[in-house]
Amino acid sequence: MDMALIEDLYYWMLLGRHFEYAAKENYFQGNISGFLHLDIGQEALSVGAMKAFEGDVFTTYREHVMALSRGMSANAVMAELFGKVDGVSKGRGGSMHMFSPELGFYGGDAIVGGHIPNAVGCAYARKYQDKKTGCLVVFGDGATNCGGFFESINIATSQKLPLVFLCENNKYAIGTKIETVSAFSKQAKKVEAYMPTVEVDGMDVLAVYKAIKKAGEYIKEGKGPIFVEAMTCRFEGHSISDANKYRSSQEMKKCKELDPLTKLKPLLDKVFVEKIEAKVIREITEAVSFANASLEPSLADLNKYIFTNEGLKHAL
Ligand SMILES: Cc1ncc(C[n+]2csc(CCOP(=O)(O)OP(=O)(O)O)c2C)c(N)n1
Ligand SMILES: [Mg+2]
Repeated sequence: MDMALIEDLYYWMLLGRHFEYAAKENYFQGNISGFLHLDIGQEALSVGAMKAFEGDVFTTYREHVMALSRGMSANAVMAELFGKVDGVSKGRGGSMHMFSPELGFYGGDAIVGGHIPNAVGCAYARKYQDKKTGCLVVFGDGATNCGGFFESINIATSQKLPLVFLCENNKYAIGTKIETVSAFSKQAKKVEAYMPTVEVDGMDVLAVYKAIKKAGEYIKEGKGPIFVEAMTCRFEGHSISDANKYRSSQEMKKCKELDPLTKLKPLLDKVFVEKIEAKVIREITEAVSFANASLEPSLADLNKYIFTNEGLKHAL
């Protein structure tokens, strides 16, 4: 067992968990406004995938923990939630727009499924540039009902693009049960005719890490895309404004029994856990202070960063 890896994954999941607790608290204190989609419960998927994948990443609106694991500082991600100038998107985007071309992290996207064709475009570019690492696109089960998803799997397959499709199947699209809107409850069924598919326990960080590592190796071989379906469970409502009334207490109890942090903890040394918990609390406290102290964007800068080629410098 690679203890260094297990410790690292645990640290990032714990950081993510406490980041989200702080985000929730600050939302209700009025320090954060707009949308807020918490990743509590789904950290194994976010951390496992980000730590395993080497290429460019496109993801959904539930992306704080992915942004952190990818290398954005907790200070800058929290400041973005607060809408402050030191945020990763200079306070202009908020929760759904953590974006860093330098880190190969192209959002955060508010449009369900809207980022999937973008990832196809990126994978096309990477193939053209002979950049083997390719791209990873993460999306919810609900996004697999979008037209753009089907067009994307078709183009990615026909062009043999280096693209990992990672579906976070938490069985709900906001409060809509998957069975009521999707032809299949396992989304891989929609993809099997196009590319290899793999199912993984999305509540097991090591399983996700290994599956995405393998998928990353697969796309480097130039054989085209691959689809990974991670079965997961979110502990909160879809967003901060969703009271989660559509799931029974029994269902929530079962879901929380799968807590990825609880699963990993017994493998770790007690002293390490205590040390890491203290470190995480320090870092999150510091992130909230940083975000509080950072300034609001100035009115004079209102038209700045609207049209820019700055990001492209890193992407090309
Ligand atoms: C094109 C588009 N249609 C509808 C919405 C509203 N919407 C936001 S999230 C969501 C459900 C998406 O499914 P999934 O990713 O499985 O949801 P989650 O698991 O995050 O609740 C919908 C319909 C949107 N943001 N964009
Ligand atoms: Mg879902």
